[in-house]
Amino acid sequence: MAAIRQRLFAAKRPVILAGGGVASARAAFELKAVAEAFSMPVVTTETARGLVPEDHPLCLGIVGLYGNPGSNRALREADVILGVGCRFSEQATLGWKLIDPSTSIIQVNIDERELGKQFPIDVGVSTDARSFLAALLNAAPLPMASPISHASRIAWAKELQEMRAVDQREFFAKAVDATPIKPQRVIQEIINLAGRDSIFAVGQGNLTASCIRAPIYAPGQFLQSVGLGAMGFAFPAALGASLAAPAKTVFCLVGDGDFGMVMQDLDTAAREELKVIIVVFNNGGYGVNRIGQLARKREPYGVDFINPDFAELAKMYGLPGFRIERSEQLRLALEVALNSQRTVLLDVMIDAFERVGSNPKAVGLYT
Ligand SMILES: Cc1ncc(C[n+]2csc(CCOP(=O)(O)OP(=O)(O)O)c2C)c(N)n1
Ligand SMILES: [Mg+2]
Repeated sequence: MAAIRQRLFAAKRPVILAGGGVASARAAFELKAVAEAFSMPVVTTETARGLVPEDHPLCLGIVGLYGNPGSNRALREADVILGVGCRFSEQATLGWKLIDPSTSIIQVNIDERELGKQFPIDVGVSTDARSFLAALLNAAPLPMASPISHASRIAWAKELQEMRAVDQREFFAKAVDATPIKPQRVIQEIINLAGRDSIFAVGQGNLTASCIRAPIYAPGQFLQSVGLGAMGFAFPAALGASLAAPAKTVFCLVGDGDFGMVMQDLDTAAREELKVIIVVFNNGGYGVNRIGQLARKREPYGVDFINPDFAELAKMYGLPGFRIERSEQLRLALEVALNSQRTVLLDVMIDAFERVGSNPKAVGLYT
């Protein structure tokens, strides 16, 4: 532990890459304490979102495929990466291209077989994230690195934060008042109204890259089938979250294709009196696949379908449902949903050709 501590103090640009193992170990407190003690920026995989609040000055947010220019640059420029409870997966490392193999890596994973599996590592520790982080905090004190190096790390984190902020501004510049509705606008309206303790269950598809823009402030507030990317996950996950945390606002942000796989659970929502705000990003099909086919100059095939009227469907289960066709209707409908004691469905007609996709700057690396 002393050697690791020494290395982290000596590094110029150390970064913590936190994965779902930190969440499983319930080590949010220890993670934040380590980041602050060493002035190290933190990037996370999707399963570690909110362990450090995403507006904390050292938190750069998700890394990899859904990462931002700041978080992705952090991993690229780091001289030491402390990977805790993570696997250095394809998604987090942009197909293993994001991290230079010469970067010094310290990897901590409860599963010994993960150590050094994807990247050569300098040090591997097989233990749970909480024990490791606590031990790192308590390790024998070393002469502190000069305050200058702390100041330079903080300045670097600030620079990366600014890159993220620019990217966010560019994204939300498209949250305009258009018909059909832009997905950016939908998520903007949700962020404006959602409290810091809201839970977001997010589906798969073209909508994902918009939905992950909602900041996450605490562990357990972001639910997604990460890695496998299974459609049909978000709605049942949201129902489970509402059952576990009835006092919290739970958003289920899904595509029409995704919701169509599990919409019969409107019955569960009504019967069990669960309270979820379902926002269907309705583009009449498998949008991400349709956009992909068009980009390859192919006729769309197998991606368009006839949807039921989701708002009417909700009503048939005795739940309020609204069809939203214009941007200015979003706010009122969301307010009604937030004040309701029942599950409410908003069927939002979105622009089918607004390609959001994962971060284009990230995808440049992901060939
Ligand atoms: C169970 C399952 N089947 C297929 C896929 C592949 N897939 C990923 S996104 C997607 C389309 C999603 O459509 P929709 O939910 O309407 O979202 P959109 O892309 O239109 O925003 C498909 C078919 C998957 N991830 N999971
Ligand atoms: Mg769709």
